[in-house]
Amino acid sequence: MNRNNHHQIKANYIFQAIALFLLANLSNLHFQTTEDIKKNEYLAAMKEAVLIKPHDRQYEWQKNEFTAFIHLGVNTFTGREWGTGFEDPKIFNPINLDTDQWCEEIKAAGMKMVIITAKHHDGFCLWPTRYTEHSVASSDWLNGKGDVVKDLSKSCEKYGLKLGIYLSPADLYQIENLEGLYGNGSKYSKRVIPRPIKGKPFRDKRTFSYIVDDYNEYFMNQLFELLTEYGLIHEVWFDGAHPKRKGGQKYTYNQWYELIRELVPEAVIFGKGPDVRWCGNEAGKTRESEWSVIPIGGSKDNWTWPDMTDDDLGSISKINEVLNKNGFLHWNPAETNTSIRHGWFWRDEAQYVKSVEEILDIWYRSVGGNTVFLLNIPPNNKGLLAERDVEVLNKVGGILENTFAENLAKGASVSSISYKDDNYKPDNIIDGNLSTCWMTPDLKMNGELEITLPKKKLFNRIVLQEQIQDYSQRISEFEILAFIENRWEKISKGTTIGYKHISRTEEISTDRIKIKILDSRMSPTINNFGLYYEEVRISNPVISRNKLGMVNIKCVSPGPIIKYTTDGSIPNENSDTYTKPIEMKEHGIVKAIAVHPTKRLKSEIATNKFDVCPEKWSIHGVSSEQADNNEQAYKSIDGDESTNWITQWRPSTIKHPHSIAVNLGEEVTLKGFSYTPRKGIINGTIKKYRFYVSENGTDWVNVVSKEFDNIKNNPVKQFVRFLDNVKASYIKLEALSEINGNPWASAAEIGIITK
Ligand code: FUL
Repeated sequence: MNRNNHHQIKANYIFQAIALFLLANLSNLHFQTTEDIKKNEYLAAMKEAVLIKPHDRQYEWQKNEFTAFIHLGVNTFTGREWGTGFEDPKIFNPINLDTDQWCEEIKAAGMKMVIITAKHHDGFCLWPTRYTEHSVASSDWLNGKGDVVKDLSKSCEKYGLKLGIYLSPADLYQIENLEGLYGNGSKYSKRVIPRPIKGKPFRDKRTFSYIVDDYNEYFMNQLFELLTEYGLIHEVWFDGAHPKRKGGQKYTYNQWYELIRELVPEAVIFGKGPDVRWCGNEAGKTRESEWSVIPIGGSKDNWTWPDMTDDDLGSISKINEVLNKNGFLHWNPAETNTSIRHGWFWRDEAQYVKSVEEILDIWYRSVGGNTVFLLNIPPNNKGLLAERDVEVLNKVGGILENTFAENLAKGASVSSISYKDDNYKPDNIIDGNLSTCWMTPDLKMNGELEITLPKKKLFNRIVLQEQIQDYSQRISEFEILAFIENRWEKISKGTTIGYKHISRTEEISTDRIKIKILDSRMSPTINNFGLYYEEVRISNPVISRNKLGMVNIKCVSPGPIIKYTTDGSIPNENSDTYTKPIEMKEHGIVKAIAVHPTKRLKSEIATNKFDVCPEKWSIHGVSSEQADNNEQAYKSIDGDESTNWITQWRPSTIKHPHSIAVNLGEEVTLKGFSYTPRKGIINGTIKKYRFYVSENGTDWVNVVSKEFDNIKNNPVKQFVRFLDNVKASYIKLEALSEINGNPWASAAEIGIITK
């Protein structure tokens, strides 16, 4: 966009502001109804909201679209989700670590950046920091001479990827060790960052002075190392999660931000930071309406963060609500973060890996839903991305590349009965330039674009983008229509667009498309329009097993032939054909593939592993249940993950512990147990628990008492393995707390591990 245009834009704002002022004042001359007042309030809020635009660093970040997360650390060697801080650094030994392999695969998947857990909650550092021994320097890996962050930074340069750093504020090593700095009650005093360490000088000679305590100094010293010694860092990731706190430790966030801005002004700060917001879950869920302008409580120096899990963070009524309480508006776009595996760290090869379909679905909803997609692919204990993960990544990358290689709208002509002026012509939406856009005349909050293709095209994906860089996010409702068999048919609709919206439709063949912007906060803009075709694939079969041990395999829409195996081998055309439920009462593995009867199309391979089925089980005792809601105890041993046991929750006398005891109907040797939290509404999910076994249902032995790590953010099926095998005819799970501190508990399924 040239300078003249910038002046033009400024002039337009002034004009719009005057027009709005007149409008508001004219209506003041008349008697105002409450509705009028509300309308004026809304208008004022909308006007303010569209003045908030992304900073250049935020816009650059948004254009990455698809980025990679790497979780690696001591947990990779202990199988834990959250470490304890007591780990011996020697266990970290990824003997074949190859960051080139990571980057090659990440690049091939079309991702633009890699963020690495330089330090996770356990406090172990993946680089040889000057400020603690608890790092790779004390590990067996490369005799303590290795530096994962350095290797990765070199590979990023080689493969043209950006690098980001995750540095956990929570630090269990600094909490648990005797000389730990976290919450040690130290005084705040003036200190120099970085603190000089004898024999280990910095190349970057800048120094800063801050009033900090020991832990904040430690944290900023580490930030200095990471931000000055590993090339350009593009994102700094501050996790809000805390397995434990100590000593009332506070974080001097504003100083951290200041230091980051000084050292790398290009880097965006995620999470408890000013630039990028957590999407509110770790399961890859997305909002239908995703606004990048968010009202924030408090003042600009002292933010009160909204609850990021809220479904509505940026609507006009939300904005009004917060502004009325003296909040402010901020450009704070969302990042959708999830892991390709169940869990953030690699655990073993039995760990669930999401399918190509699942990853693609999240990609469409996140990248095509005005967020950036941050997908975690955790390296295994050899230091390599695991084969299954790579296979999924490759397929996802291939499909995206094929689909979006060519914009089928190329060469189209675009018309619109109303647009602001020649700077905002309709065909700006297909000129390949994201700065130029179509815009309706001032204060016209709706509009229509008609696109005529040179000839009929077959497509099933539609891309729309708003010109957020200069005009913020405006559109709140739209429809897309296609001219099919002599009439206009609605083929898609949506609410927000923002940076990008992608509609997934049936296969459509047409040469005329209409985009109707039905509502917008200010004159709507569109800077890009694209039509694409994604090859149709067969969706994956779903394998489930009921209480009686009968395995069912189904395709979402019937039609394909299902081939399956039960010996762990890969199913192909010659494998058994599924016709009726298969009996599998003990542990076993089922793999299935759906094959189109005529076209040469195949699904991905679906896998499900089972342990002993709950056929002989019955409820031996339960502290409470909700029979009137169909949420009885037996629902947690019915083999059906969609039904739940939920304790009573209404009476104010309800409190923990809650317990559920199961009679296994025979003596079994247990290696562990599993707990599947309820899906959808996850409240009631158990956090702290005790697990007991018994021979007779009366005398109980407590085998394990712990917490399910990170279960609040990542409520997937939990597997708890015991240190030694135990014999049991009865099991009992006792809930001691719930993820949100609620006094009740729930479970979708409780299971046992015998192998
Ligand atoms: C969470 C952490 O507790 C997880 O372990 C993981 O690092 C995820 C990205 O953030 O809050």
